[in-house]
Amino acid sequence: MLERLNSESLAHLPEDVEFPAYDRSRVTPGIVHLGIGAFHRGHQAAVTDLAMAASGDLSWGIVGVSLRSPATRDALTPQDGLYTLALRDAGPDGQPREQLRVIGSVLRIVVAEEDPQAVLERIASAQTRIVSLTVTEKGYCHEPSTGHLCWDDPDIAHDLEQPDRPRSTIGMLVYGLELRRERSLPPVTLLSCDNLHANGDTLRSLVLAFALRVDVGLTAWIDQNCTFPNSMVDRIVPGTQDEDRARVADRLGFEDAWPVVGEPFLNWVIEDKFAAGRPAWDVPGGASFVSNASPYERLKLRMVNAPHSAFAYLGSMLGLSTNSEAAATPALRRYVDDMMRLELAPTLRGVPQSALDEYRLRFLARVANPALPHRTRQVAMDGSQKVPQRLLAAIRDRKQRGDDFSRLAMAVAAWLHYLRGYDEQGAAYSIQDPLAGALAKLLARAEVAATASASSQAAHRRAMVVSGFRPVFGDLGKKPAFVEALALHWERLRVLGVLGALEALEQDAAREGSAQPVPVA
Ligand code: CS2
Repeated sequence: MLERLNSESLAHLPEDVEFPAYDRSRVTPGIVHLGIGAFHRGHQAAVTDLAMAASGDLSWGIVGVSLRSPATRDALTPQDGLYTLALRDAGPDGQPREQLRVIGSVLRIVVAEEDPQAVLERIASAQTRIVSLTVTEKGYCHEPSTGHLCWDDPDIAHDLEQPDRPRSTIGMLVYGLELRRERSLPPVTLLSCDNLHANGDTLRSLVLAFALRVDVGLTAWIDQNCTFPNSMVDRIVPGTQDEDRARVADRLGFEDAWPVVGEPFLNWVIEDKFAAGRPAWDVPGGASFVSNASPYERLKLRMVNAPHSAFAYLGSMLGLSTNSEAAATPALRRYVDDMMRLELAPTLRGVPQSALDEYRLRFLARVANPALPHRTRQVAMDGSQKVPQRLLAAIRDRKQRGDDFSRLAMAVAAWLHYLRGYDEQGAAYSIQDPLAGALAKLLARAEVAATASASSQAAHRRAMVVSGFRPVFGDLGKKPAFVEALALHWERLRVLGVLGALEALEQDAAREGSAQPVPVA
């Protein structure tokens, strides 16, 4: 039986394990982070740890907030907030390699569902200068196609009635800020680190919309006292599995109840608009600060998250459990590479071609990382919240210019195909999506409409009904070229299966002469 990792263990770690190079007993909390899952711990918390070590400014410890589950709090509290970050890839010989680092920036964790007042108190503490968020796309309670706050979301409706016990991220932020205002506390930065387009601007407009219903004066206070930098975050961090726990314990010589596993690659681009200072996040291996993060966000959503989703939906339907297996499937890799090269990269005007090529090849290598089993179904979840900014935005761009978007339409069709809930081997899975109920009804309605149509019209009817779902598709359902492309690829996936549909797409391209030689990664 191994001893548990905690402050005492730091002096006894193996030599090849890095650990916090600062006096943790002197760290004070400057950041409240909502959504302390694996991604935050593998990305921003790791950079904060580096920044405190490099700058000696120890006033940026993190108080993490788990929104619902006590699991992370229960795992990390006996460890004094310490956990291991295991960065894995394959070495030049193709063998897996792993670097372990114990991270010391998380001081403690609060569970919002158990104690919402404790969260409000942290936001309204004089020590808090940054409130950051990784609550995933659905945590914003907004309509994906418009970005507007969903007033009928049960948590939002609850929070308007129950200011003392907010459940939603937006409710927590607004009531925490209200308390800050009552206490005449100094300004604070709200930093979204989620994969949304203009994540800071989006957060700002949601917070202001909610605050307006609470108190007009509060809206003005927030406007004057809070900043909302946009940011782009990038690192692949799969959910931790039991094998990861066992391997880390083996190497560490201590038990870590919740290590985090990720790739060595990290990217973080943030707008330098901080209301009350910030950690020295721009350490080597950390963040870059810019005046406008929007081009970086767009680049990342389109050249990382869009192809990631395509691998995930098509790979899942092929019965592949990891993204690296999907990337190792030649037809799938060729299709994703073509989609990035021929349809996504050209929408990123202003980015030099060589940078786009490098970015694309690097993404394909990252996703192929054999040392990092990243489940296709993890990336496939919450499609209603991801597809609009990952795929539909680029489709709109291309459509407007009259450019071909058939590969992108294939990726959207792949999402719809995935929603049928079983793969090509007949293995069933559940659909994890905040709109799962609405999507199931929509698909059933589409099926009824398709069955009632002449067989030559069935695929088109099905696509018409589904693309009329405005929370996801906005006005795209009214664009015949989009509906037609969606109908074609969805029908091929249904009838020919994934590999058959991809082959048909390649044949279309060869006929139209748009296929170009695929560069070798
Ligand atoms: C993934 C992302 O789960 C997903 O939807 O596409 O979490 C992806 O791994 C990260 O954005 C990479 O930075």
